[in-house]
Amino acid sequence: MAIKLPFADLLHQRDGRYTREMLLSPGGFGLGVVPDRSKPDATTPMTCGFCSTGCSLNIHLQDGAAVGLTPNTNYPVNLGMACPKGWEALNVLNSSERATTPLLRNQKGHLEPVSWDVAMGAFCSRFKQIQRDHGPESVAWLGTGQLATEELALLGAVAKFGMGMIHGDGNTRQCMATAVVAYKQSFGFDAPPYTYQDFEESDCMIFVGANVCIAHPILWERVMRNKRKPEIIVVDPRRTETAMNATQHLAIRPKSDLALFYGLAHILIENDWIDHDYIADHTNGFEEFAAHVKQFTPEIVAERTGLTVESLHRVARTIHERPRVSFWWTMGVNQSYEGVRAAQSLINLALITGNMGRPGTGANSITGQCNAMGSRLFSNTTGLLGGRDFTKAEDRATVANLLKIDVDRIPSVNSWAYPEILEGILAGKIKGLWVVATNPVHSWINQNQCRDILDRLDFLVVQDMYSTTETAREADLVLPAAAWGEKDGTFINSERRIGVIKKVSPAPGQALADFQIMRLVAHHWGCESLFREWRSPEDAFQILKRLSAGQPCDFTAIKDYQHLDNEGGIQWPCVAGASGGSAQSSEFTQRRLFEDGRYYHADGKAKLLFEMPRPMPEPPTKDYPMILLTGRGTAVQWHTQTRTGKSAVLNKLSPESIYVEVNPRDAREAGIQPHEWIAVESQRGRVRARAFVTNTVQPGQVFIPMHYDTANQLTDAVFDPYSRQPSYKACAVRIVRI
Ligand SMILES: Nc1nc2c(c(=O)[nH]1)N[C@H]1C(S)=C(S)[C@@H](COP(=O)(O)OP(=O)(O)OC[C@H]3O[C@@H](n4cnc5c(=O)[nH]c(N)nc54)[C@H](O)[C@@H]3O)O[C@H]1N2
Ligand SMILES: Nc1nc2c(c(=O)[nH]1)N[C@H]1C(S)=C(S)[C@@H](COP(=O)(O)OP(=O)(O)OC[C@H]3O[C@@H](n4cnc5c(=O)[nH]c(N)nc54)[C@H](O)[C@@H]3O)O[C@H]1N2
Ligand code: SF4
Ligand SMILES: [Mo]
Repeated sequence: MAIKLPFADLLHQRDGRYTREMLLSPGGFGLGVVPDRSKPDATTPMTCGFCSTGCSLNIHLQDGAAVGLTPNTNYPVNLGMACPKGWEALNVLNSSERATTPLLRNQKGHLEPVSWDVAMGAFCSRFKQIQRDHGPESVAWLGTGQLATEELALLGAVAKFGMGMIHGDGNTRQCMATAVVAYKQSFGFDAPPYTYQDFEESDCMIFVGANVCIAHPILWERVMRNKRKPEIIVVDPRRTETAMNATQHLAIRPKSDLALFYGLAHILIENDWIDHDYIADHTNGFEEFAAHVKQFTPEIVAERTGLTVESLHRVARTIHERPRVSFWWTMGVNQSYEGVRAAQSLINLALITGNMGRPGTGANSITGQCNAMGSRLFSNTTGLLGGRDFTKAEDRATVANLLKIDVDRIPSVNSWAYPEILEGILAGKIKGLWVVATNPVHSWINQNQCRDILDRLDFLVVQDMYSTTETAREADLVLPAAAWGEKDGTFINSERRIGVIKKVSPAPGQALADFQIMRLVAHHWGCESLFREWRSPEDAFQILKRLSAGQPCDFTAIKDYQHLDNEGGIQWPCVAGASGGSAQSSEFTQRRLFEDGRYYHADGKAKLLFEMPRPMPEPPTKDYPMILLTGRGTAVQWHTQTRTGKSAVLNKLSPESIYVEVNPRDAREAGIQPHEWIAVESQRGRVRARAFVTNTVQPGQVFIPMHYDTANQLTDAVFDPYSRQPSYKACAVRIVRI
């Protein structure tokens, strides 16, 4: 199957490590870590490409190509386990919907197959023309937390330093921006402090807006391995699978988290159940915080949250009595108009009770996508490479020096965040958009508005592994990408562990690894000399190491991909000489941050930050009397289902059509029968869905999973003021019979 590649010179054979077949197979780079092909039963480990748990899967190879997989038993994350998505990861690659050639919209308005040369010609001429007419900032990009870190870094570097863009952001805005800002403000750096071992070491785990059983099933397995008889407290308006397995479920009113956690702080302080030494030595702002929470009396908080005063006292007492308490949160916190302060209300509880830096403790945000953590550090979007700041001359000089580029190529202003990029399109300031590995037409908030905005673009490029995604169908140019399993690189999981992904399968047709696409763009744009050193993902990894030096995420002591494989992944920081930097294996396996109580602010202390809770932007009204919650539906469905929807097995395990969870009382009042098709309406849209009558939702609330393409027709585009993260999880709707 020798396909002639027009740009073979862009593929670099390194140390003879790529076999001829690998090199000539369409797309992708060769294996960074070469399995022994002489053995028929050779396997090679790699990190799963779905969720941020970062399980390791052993890929079984025949003649160097994947024929199956099993979970890795020797990996400190998953210990031999995988969820159905992991098991099916290879099977979603083979699909007739794969993008196999570039597609360019022709005069008749149809997407038509073209060569890479034509595609790159159109890409450069259209974007350059737009920049000439409207300025360099009139072309922007939207990236993802689902590419390898090397690819994200190259994308961000080519776009900003090569093509002169100013604005780029990614789907991590929809997901982790709140945690990023909360950590930065509180700790001085975006640093989730925990290691997964903490699930097994904790005496009390408090899960807030996190449905771990569904969204991170293998992390839940780790919780189940805890032998300390832990108290498991779940704070979620819904009686989720996770809540059903809790020892205490606080079914709070949507968006009353801030009141709840200030109320718990109130009780802890009143009873003197706090750690005075820790507060004095390691925090700032306690007096002000204590004064602030004084008004959050148990009675007031019970009223706001819909919980009983007794249940508040019970949780506070549990926090006090248990030696090791850990706080875990996900989208129920992050996706809120006051998410940053809600996340910080949890961080504050951990700080004032001294539940930081010890086994089984921590203020722990669980990430979502396989490489959200890589995008947080290296996507070069709203933060400069390596967790730096575009607005700081010193940071720009450091990066310019490390990359050997002219410092003037680095913008001195910050990117707009995702919602501002969309506003920029609406205002006619952004005319060209490059969308890589995300599907905004399905996943962005208030879908009809989003479609209308993207329609206004002069040129939309979508780089995806499938040509059929909702967003690809709107594109002027589709660039076919190799997928997980068809390319090399690294991911960083929720506990900051860096793990390797590899090419174990050829990409279909002319699809190329995103890394190669970025190199092609640089080549055709005429800026490839800036990226001479970025020959392959593994070369890029060495550049990333340099970029991490001296930062809290310093991982300069990791040698190379092979080293990562040998150690079962390695968590940052990993600095020579410091903890974890020695050659001893055991030191690489588990590491948590802040064991010395030193945070990244100049004075080494964490900040206690707080604010008055605000009312919901769109509370229920007479016309729209119910609150819509959205989120993950099943463990087998991934986001917009472009991937999981291709697996026959996963499709069998998930509901075929969109459904809405309705409480039996509301169903009765509206005369709705179970499984009946009903309409859910908000001020923005009307969605048909099957009624799933269930007690998992409270009266007055309904839940629709995000996996179906119409769900976001209902949601309301409001954002957290600090993180600009969309508030997907509460808007007003009504349900009606059809
Ligand atoms: N199977 C599967 N797993 C996934 C994903 C997937 O698509 N499918 N996606 C991955 C990604 S990117 C992410 S970000 C994670 C998300 O993981 P999670 O955040 O755990 O998942 P969600 O279902 O979005 O939201 C969690 C819970 O927040 C609750 N919630 C809503 N409003 C509130 C509120 O006001 N307060 C509180 N306390 N809770 C509230 C919802 O009822 C929901 O049960 O999952 C990751 N894992
Ligand atoms: N209502 C509601 N909406 C939500 C949420 C919610 O809870 N409620 N959650 C939000 C969250 S947390 C998230 S993270 C977002 C996710 O939203 P999206 O990022 O839009 O969802 P995905 O389906 O993961 O899209 C990833 C795209 O990348 C493509 N892809 C996969 N691998 C590769 C690759 O290697 N290269 C390239 N080039 N393409 C690839 C896939 O085919 C797919 O089209 O959704 C958000 N939207
Ligand atoms: S839990 Fe996440 S990382 Fe592990 S196998 Fe499932 S999808 Fe992959
Ligand atoms: Mo996410």
